Amino acid sequence: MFETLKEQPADKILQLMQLYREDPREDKIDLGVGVYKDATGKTPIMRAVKAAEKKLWEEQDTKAYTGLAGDPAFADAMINLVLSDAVARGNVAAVATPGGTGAVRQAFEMARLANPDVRVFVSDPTWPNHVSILNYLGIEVVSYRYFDGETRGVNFDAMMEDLGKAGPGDLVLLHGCCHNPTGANLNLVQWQAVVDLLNKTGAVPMIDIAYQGFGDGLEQDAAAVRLVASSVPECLIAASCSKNFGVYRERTGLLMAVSADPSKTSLNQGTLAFLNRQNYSFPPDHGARVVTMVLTDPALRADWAAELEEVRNSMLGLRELLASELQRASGSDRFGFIAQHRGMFSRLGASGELVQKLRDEHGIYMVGDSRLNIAGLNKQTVPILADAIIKVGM
Ligand code: PLP
Ligand code: TYF
Repeated sequence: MFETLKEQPADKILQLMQLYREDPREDKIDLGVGVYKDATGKTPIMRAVKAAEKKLWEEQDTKAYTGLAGDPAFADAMINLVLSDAVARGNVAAVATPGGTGAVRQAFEMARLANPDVRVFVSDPTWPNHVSILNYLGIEVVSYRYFDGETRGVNFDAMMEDLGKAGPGDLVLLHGCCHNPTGANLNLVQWQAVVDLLNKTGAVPMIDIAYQGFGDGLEQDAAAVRLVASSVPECLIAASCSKNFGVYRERTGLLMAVSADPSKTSLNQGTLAFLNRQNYSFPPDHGARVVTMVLTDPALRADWAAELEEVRNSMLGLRELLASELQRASGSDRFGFIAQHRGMFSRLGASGELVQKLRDEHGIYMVGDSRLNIAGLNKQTVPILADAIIKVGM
């Protein structure tokens, strides 16, 4: 039967990772996949995570199954981190998932279970996996204008115009903070306008939050998701722990279904547990347990938050440095948007041809849509990148 299989399209970001590995040049620079790297190019295990893992190894006395929803303490800790007191716990159904991707996938499946004709509105552009999973599930994708190629900010008027076409039974996917791949984000006034529009049209928001703590701070980055969750009748929230806890390979995430009517929570919870069971039974536990330990132990939590703040500030510093080096190299302010963007990524808004030239002639790897991972830089490579960007004619 396997002879009937067709080649599947590869993920361009993961493909780039392979190309980079195969490049023999010693001075090559990896600005591709969204993984945090420190100044020495390493992706460290966070101190609090290491300490929690040690404690877990010493104290854990069983590896028996958890529940279908994962450990309830993980859900409690993550709901608290993401939503704080924006909504009461009794209004939130939640299951642990394999990473943020697992949460995204289950969210789409839940929407499709509720409405087989659901359309999902996604920003243009969005994380490619969103579209790929939706296509795979046979769910209709409608893209809404988002990135302004001129200003490299958000084309808010166009976005609102397009979101006005979503209605009851549709899902509107929004990035909670640190938009991937552009780095361009809404301000809170704009978020409020989106909420008002959703309440007018009856479309249901889904927030993907994969970078809480990477933008303006843990609380600031959660402000939008809290506003949405406390203002609409229903929403879905997919949260990833991969980046902000540095537990990429442990596959740690949480899917939340929030309803303003708490009598709906039990049905939502049962549906989410059912979806876990259909797809993999019990979700992975190790990363979730470590995250729970970090969030519930005051000393570990304080140390984690401090280290996350160092990570965030180092990326902000690199952004500012890159913007000023580009000002020097170009003699203009046209790259000022890099300092305005937030999170790991910025989209430069250059052609695929120039991105290719950067790779061929300078060994600098960024995603074909001209997205660069700021964390792939350090103080030494920023001026090298700035000069190369101007040399290739970006
Ligand atoms: N959503 C967005 C927007 C992302 O950038 C990512 C990438 O890591 C994810 C979800 C999922 O991440 P993971 O499955 O590694 O937790
Ligand atoms: O956008 C990124 O680089 C990260 C990592 O299929 C990633 O979100 C990329 C592709 C993918 C899964 C994760």
